[in-house]
Amino acid sequence: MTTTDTHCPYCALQCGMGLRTVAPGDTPGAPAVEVVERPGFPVNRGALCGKGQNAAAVLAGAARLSAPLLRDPRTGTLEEVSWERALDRVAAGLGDVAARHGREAVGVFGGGGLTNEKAYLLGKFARVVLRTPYIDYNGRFCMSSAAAASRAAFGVDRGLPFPLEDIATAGCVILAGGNPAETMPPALRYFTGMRENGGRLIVVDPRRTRTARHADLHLSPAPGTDLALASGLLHVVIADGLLDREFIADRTTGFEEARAAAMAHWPERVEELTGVPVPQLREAAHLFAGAETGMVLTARGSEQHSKGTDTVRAWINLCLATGKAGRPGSGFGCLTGQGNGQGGREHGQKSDQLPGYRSLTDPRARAHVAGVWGVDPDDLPGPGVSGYELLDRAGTAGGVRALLVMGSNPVVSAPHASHVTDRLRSLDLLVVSDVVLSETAALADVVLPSAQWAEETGTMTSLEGRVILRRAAVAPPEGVRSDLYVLKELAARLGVGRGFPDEPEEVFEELRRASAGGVADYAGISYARIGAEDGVFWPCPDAAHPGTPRLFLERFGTPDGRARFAGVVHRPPAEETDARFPLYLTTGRVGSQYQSGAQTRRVPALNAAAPGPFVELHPWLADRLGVGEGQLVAVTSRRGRATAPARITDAIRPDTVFMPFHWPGPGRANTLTNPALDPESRMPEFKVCAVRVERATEEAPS
Ligand SMILES: Nc1nc2c(c(=O)[nH]1)N[C@H]1C(S)=C(S)[C@@H](COP(=O)(O)OP(=O)(O)OC[C@H]3O[C@@H](n4cnc5c(=O)[nH]c(N)nc54)[C@H](O)[C@@H]3O)O[C@H]1N2
Ligand SMILES: Nc1nc2c(c(=O)[nH]1)N[C@H]1C(S)=C(S)[C@@H](COP(=O)(O)OP(=O)(O)OC[C@H]3O[C@@H](n4cnc5c(=O)[nH]c(N)nc54)[C@H](O)[C@@H]3O)O[C@H]1N2
Ligand code: SF4
Ligand SMILES: [Mo]
Repeated sequence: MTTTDTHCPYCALQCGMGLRTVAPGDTPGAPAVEVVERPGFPVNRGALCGKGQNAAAVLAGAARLSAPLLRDPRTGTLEEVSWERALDRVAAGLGDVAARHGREAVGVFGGGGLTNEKAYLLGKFARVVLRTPYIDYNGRFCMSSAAAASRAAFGVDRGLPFPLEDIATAGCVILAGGNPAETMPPALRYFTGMRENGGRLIVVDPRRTRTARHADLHLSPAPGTDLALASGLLHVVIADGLLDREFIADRTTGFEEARAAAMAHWPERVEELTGVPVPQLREAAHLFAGAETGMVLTARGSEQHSKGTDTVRAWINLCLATGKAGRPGSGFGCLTGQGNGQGGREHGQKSDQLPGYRSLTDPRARAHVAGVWGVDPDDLPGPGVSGYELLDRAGTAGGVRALLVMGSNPVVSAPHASHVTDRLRSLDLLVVSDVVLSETAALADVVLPSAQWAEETGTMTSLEGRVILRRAAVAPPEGVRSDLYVLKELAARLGVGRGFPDEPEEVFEELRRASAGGVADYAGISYARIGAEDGVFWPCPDAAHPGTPRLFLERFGTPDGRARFAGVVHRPPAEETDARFPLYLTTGRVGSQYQSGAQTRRVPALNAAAPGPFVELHPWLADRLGVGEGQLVAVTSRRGRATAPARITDAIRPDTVFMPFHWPGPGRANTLTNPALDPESRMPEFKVCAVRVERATEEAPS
């Protein structure tokens, strides 16, 4: 029996785990490996959440695709075909759409779960083979607002500019819109460690979550009002003389703008906007400003709004005004979500980016990357549009007519999902590469069964900016090929016979060169080094460089080295409540399901723990509606209607209901959500829309 040191298939914590081979043939259809502890990996020290513990089940046969599928034009059903036939059909279809409607009629939608190698090669495929500007990915739905804000304020976007272990050394942490007790359980130890060291935890969430129960102070604002809350805290800091004037003078610019904006957010007004009482506001401001060191960490609750970028800027203002950035134990960070949400945004899946976190509009960046790719810089397309815009326009005049989806399930996870589903159905050609027949794959003309996670080696970049190696432990099932193979074969069929290797390490070696000199510089990182060092933090410009666990200690990443304040002011959500839709809906996650559920809904132990959707509502609201625990309720927004059983709890504001988004069908939360976009990050407003809730007698149509 051998044990392979590797990492979890799911979230951005990328917990270390071992995979031990078990005797083949023990149970037919069962995976050939089992998950064991890997106590030596520093981030999680052997701890795994339920998803990680049960990860081997996603490798098992029954749920997996095992051959390419092609839609039969006569019967309309998906039929198994050979790889040759499937790849020929995809290449011919993509070529045909490009010939009839232009290269810009072909698009690509990627995923933040793909390895760096896959994400890099997918970006290169779009720019060099398809030569289309239309590539984007599901990271737009994830941390894009924090990324846009961090780039503007600090010149660099790395989810956490410090290792997780630094959290335990902070004097005070504000966790805004994150529920790690459900979404990253092994990371909770850093927060409890901080409290054991005497630090204080302030949780900002409209729900008293399992995470909030660990807090010294829980602020419960109405969904969509964090910008007002953060600005109100800054107001108190200024009014009560708690500024760190030396830090502001030495290391920042733009304070006057932020001060002027904060003046419009006096405590009584903020109480009115957010529902957070003035004494709590004052207490939070004094706890944070008064601590020697401190951090603000945001997650999706604060970010997934049509003003997500400005909201994160407001949190960054609070850090800068109190001197809590660019010092050990202090700083702003974003808890990035997907396994490779960080690396996925650095190497070219995003519509405006080239590898190394370079800008697609920067002539020097274009020249450098074109040089590595052996093409003329003028042949590289310009920026396309964001993820939701790509889906929203699909199949319409001016939108794409052929789409390759790799590593995402937007039928469940995109906002206004019924509309997105209609758009996908209207395409001339939909190709989906996935490991299972996801709801999106089920709509496709061609489905390509992909190898995943423990079946292939690749690098991932965790929320800390730590580049780790996820080693293969088992062979992929018969009939399954890797995404790199798919890209290589399609490139060759479309006339590009070189530059698309399907060996992960060969791709990584090219990625190193393409990223060299960029913000996210991987030039000094190699598979051998990662293996020897438990991961390497970028930037790491050469083999002798130790990597950079902590950014900004000397200077920020802006041209003048100073962090930038912003003058940002409260604005309401894109959709306000009214007489017809009097309540807020917010959405999020539960511990035992992952994202669109494509993988975890197929794992029996996880499904037993979280079998289906629900609507969380306050007892007062339930009383008013005459709804009992477990009774079916209908939630209606301006975009549609969903039904799910009621879960009654006083841990939520009475004016707000919550639904997890992991399920398709009648209880699909994204039937309801508002696709209003943030003007900078193009993030949809997943976290707030206006709804009405009623007792239901029958399920919504799925
Ligand atoms: N079990 C599990 N773990 C996961 C995932 C998963 O699907 N399942 N997905 C991974 C990914 S990709 C991501 S992005 C992360 C997400 O990790 P989190 O951001 O922690 O998860 P969410 O549940 O989306 O949102 C967090 C909290 O935001 C709150 N919230 C809603 N509206 C607001 C608001 O206006 N303001 C504030 N302050 N809070 C608000 C919600 O009540 C919720 O408790 O989790 C990762 N880990
Ligand atoms: N209402 C609401 N909606 C949300 C959110 C929310 O908070 N509320 N959160 C948003 C966020 S933060 C995110 S990140 C998105 C995520 O939403 P999705 O993009 O739908 O994420 P997943 O469900 O992880 O989809 C990944 C798909 O890729 C497949 N897959 C896994 N590994 C591989 C691989 O190596 N190759 C290939 N080809 N396929 C693979 C999986 O089987 C799965 O079908 O959802 C967003 N949607
Ligand atoms: S916290 Fe994330 S990386 Fe760790 S075991 Fe759970 S899903 Fe996997
Ligand atoms: Mo995410």
